[in-house]
Amino acid sequence: MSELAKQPVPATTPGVDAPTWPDGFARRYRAAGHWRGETFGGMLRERAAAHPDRIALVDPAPARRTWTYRELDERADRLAAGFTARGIAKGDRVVVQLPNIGEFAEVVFALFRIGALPVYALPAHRETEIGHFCSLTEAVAYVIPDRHAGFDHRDLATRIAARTPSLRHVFVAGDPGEHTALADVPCDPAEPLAGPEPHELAFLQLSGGTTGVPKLIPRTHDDYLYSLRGSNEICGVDADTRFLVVLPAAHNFPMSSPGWLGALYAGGTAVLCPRPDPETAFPLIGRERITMTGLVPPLALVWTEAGPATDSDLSSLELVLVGGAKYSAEAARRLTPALGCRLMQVFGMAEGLVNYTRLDDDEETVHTTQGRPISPDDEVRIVDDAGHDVPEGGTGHLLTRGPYTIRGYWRAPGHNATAFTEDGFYRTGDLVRRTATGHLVVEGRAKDQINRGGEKIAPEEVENVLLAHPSVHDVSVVAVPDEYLGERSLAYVILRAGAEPLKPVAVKRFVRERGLAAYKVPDLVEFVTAFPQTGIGKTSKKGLRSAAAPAEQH
Ligand code: OOB
Repeated sequence: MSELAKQPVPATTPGVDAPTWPDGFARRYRAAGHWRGETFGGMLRERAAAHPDRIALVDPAPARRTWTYRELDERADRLAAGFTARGIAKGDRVVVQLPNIGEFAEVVFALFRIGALPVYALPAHRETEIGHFCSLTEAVAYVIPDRHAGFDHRDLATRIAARTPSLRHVFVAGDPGEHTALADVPCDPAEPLAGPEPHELAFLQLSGGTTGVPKLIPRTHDDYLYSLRGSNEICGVDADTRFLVVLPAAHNFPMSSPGWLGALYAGGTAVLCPRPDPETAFPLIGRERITMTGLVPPLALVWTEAGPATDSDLSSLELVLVGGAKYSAEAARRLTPALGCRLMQVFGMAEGLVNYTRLDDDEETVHTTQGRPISPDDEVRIVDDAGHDVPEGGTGHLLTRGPYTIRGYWRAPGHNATAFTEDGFYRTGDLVRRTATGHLVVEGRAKDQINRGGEKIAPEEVENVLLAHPSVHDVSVVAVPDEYLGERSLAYVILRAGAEPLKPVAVKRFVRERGLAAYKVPDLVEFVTAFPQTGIGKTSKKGLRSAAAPAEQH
């Protein structure tokens, strides 16, 4: 691509771009052995030295490619050298939007080596989201596939580059078009890179979000590696683990719970699954002797339905983790008989805290709870609306703080003032209760968010887009129950007086054309003349939600 106007891009500074752990906590987490002073780049180097010829990564499609630990380590070095030669430096942000392909791991480990920060976009994100990530982070580069799922990412990149002054490079896995081929970047390393310190940021993860624009989650090497180590211990991940990455590799769940990074941490093998359907995944489980994977509940339902009838050999599968949204006890009971493996529920968040049921929990606990925290130093409070602890066993707001839970979002001081308590607890927005064994049960949600089968939608983001439609006077987007997805989205629309009548399909098209990810396009649209109001005259989402059930297909 053309070299665009260059302007100095400030590097990140720990504790400045985002609040970090106060010294006393950091000391405690180090003394407890949680933070061990490792980095991702160093971790890969060590694994490559310990077992160079073991297979780290398999990308089965379209032609099977494998990477030994030595090869992945060398690729990361050569790519890091190429990125460095193109001016990408420690602290720079690079938006990475790659599907489940081997280049994903090569790119992020190359960036880890430099100390540049991957910003993990999902393959479904479009111009609105990508534009926001690039401008908020002042990204210097954007890494894409050529085409994925019928969409040409190169055209999108051209438009993003034109409006983002900081963006100097677009790297393409595949046919680069007018941009730079990722395959042309690697070169022989010149001098050793200084690299990041373990307490510094490793990457920016995306929040599910409740606000008009998604927030970015700053994770350090120390804290994320601890969550991997803890997850591996709980899930029994070791060098024999063969983890199938079914969900998008950029999401926190398949990345670290225990995920593909957990598998690499343990010296095991991560196998990238191009599509999550049983027709793709089951034969791969048989061929690659997969032992473990992670699924969102709707996918777990589909796999459970398909399991008994499959010709594929699923006998290697030992453990399936299910999380990201509430998994019903009824569905949970059916998984083991259908797939012939164990189930573990996981309730986590990209901001940090992850809970797992345990391998030695009884069946009832595995089926009816969402697990307990990874760490003895995860602090969990369950409070009422006034912030007081509820009586043991009662339901309340989950607040948490700990050795791998962030103390603030990236460059979002205003939002941080309400998303965190003064003493550093993250307000998760989830309503939970705790059982006598310390397991959490997710009972609901206080945050204004829609959980569409694990994909999170901030209604405000969709509302803001719809408010720009010339015929729309007001809009409110709410969740409605859905048998398969758990929830889907409904947009209530009030049209402007005298405006042209709109069809639901035109409303949906407008959201798509404005460049929002497809999963954020309202599933249902209903036209109304007024919204129910709360006591102080605000739109009552609660009132709208109850008006919506049961909703009909539009
Ligand atoms: C995972 O991470 P995020 O950041 O996409 O979403 C976090 C939110 C939680 O606050 C909660 O509202 C919901 O997703 N959630 C669940 C759940 N797991 C996540 N709600 C009910 N039951 C569950 N089991 O979704 C995520 C990150 C790491 C591991 C697993 C999931």
